[in-house]
Amino acid sequence: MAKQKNKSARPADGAFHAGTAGELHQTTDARDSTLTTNQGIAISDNQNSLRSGTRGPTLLEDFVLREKITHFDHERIPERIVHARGSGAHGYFEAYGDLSDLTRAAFLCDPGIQTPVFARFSTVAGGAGSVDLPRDVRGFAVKFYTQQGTFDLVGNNIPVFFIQDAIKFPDLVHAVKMEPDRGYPQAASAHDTFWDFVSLMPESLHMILWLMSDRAIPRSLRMIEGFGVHTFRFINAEGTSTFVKFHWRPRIGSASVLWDEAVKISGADPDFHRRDLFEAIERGDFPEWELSVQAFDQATADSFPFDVLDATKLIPEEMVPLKPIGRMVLNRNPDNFFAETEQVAFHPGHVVPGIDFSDDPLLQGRLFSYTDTQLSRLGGPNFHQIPVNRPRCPMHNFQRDALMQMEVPKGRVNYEPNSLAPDSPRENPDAGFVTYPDTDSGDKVRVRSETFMDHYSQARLFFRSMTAPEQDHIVNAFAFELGKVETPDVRCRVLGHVKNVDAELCDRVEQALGMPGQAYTIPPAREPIDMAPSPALSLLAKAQPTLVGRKIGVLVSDGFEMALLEQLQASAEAEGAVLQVIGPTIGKVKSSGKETVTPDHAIAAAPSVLFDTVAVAVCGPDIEALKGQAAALNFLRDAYAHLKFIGFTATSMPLLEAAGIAVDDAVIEMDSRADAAAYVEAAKEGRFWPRAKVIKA
Ligand code: HDE
Repeated sequence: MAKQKNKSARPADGAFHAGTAGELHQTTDARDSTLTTNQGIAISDNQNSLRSGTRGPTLLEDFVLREKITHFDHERIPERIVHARGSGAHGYFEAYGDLSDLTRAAFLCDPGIQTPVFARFSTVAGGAGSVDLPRDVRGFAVKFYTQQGTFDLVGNNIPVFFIQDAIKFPDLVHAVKMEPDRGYPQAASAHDTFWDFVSLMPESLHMILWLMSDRAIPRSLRMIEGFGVHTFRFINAEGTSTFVKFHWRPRIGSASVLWDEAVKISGADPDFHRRDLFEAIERGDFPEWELSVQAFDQATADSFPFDVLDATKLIPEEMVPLKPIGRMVLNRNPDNFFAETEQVAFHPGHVVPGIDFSDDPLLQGRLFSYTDTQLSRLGGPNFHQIPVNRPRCPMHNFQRDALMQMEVPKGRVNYEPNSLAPDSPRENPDAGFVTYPDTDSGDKVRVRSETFMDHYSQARLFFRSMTAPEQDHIVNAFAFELGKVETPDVRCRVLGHVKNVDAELCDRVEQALGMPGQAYTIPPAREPIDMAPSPALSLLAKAQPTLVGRKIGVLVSDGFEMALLEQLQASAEAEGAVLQVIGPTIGKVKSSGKETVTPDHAIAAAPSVLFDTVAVAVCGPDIEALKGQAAALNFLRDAYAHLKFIGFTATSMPLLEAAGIAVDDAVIEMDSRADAAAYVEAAKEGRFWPRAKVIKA
């Protein structure tokens, strides 16, 4: 291989190659690493365009410049119309046992099979560059590369949906996205058009209750539950159909942030969720979910006071328990965000033999939409050839040509049946996908079944299944969202629906808005019923004390006790938590014994909203400086207002006093290693809810 000269050493352009550019060039000494054009032509100069004279005009002849700029101009592809902002990861799925009594999907029937997966989590309303923590639904889409073809489970973190019929989806999405004349708000449902639509679509009320709940502001993508939403079918080898609902449960439990935290995180770290997922996988803390199904037959479906084909309804676990069937582990970050996370193309219609659809009219509409959207997003029908979308099993057919064809098929036969290529692919009635022969049919009508008419009972069920703090949050969320609605009529109409859900909830929202008694009277299409509460719907009721996958932030300053920090670190590790040290600056901090620690963050860049619990071990002259810094005071004030557990050393007291923190049972003094360990143990509770009596969180 010819050696290239170190460009920075070339006298003619040396002046233009100072600094980083010059250093980069020093590594370019083999043809293998030579920078080339897309045609493979070696590039001699990547710093200067071709011009007529050193100060003259740039020449059109410069094919290196033109190719580079043209490619750059086309770097962005249309973002997803919904779910544009997402984060993805690779991993695997393993079945727990043999599910062949229910399905012939091989990957669910053999615990020995490790099926590769790619998962993508997303928000729905915002654009690709929007923040991670708006109040929104989270997409939970998983591509299983099975040996029988690709299965996509394209779900959400909420088990129901806004609408019952796909024909309303464009209206729903238009209503929630930025208003078309003003181009705002971005990634927010708190505006007139969304609530106007909701107020005229009573079927959305159940989903609205979920959207106003803590589910819509998750602490981490690693902590969300996932749901297939629609009723699907499992089909076994005998052709027997069983209805199923899919559920994902995170191993480390679910948790949410408070609204005030979400607001502040959006400013402090707009990539909070994306970073959290990426960093957890990088450090080997692999997120894991258990997949379960609720499996039931037609007779059970017929016994419910709601229709299992109606995507605005769920089946309480207390009515049909969850059957765990396998687990998914995400253990590898994408190598390239665009190539994988952006180009991955999910489709609820990607099913394998053994999994089939129900007649849910929302699902039926989705079966059209997803391929159609990839055609405009990814440019043509060959998107299955993009590496992240390729099946990981043999794939043969006679589809040919089209934009961006990457394959070079051989031979003269591109049709079937044929006699000229006896070894070419043929249909296979045994292994092939056979649609379940459902017998339901009727007149061609644009009519919704009577069984879809009850819009409030399950919204009521959801509200009444929440713990007191969760109910408070729902009230606050309604007050925030409706408070942003400018049209009083819309507010009153929404309140009318909320009244049908639960009169007390309506009263509380009216009070919070300062609109007592202003709910419209809206006669329900069907009188709601009272269902038995379902504790499984509450996140707090299910929450176990834990710090697994959580973050502890410790603020130290010169003179801190190293033994204490070591204890906090050891306790954090033992609990599976990550501890980060925060200093007055990013510069080294000296302990009382003159050991030094390099902080992970300076206080100005580490607000306590980025941590699940915080401790302060400050002392000496630094305290005076910290007392005069908004970032340091708010570090404590926010942690306190967000009901977090706070550990503190006696020497830190002046900072606590300056921040106005009253010591309560969750503000824990750490005078010894044992105290530090006790603080970490206590912090497993997550939040100290009794403080909510003092501070509205
Ligand atoms: Fe989607 N949805 N959707 N959706 N959806 C898309 O497909 C659509 C619905 C969901 O990470 C789009 O590739 C219609 C329910 C997720 O790439 C599009 C209807 C559920 C993702 C589309 C629905 C979902 C999408 C946009 C009403 C939960 C992101 C880009 C009938 C069960 C997947 C794309 C990813 C994405 C259409 C309703 C989940 C336009 C027409 C219900 C997680 O095809």
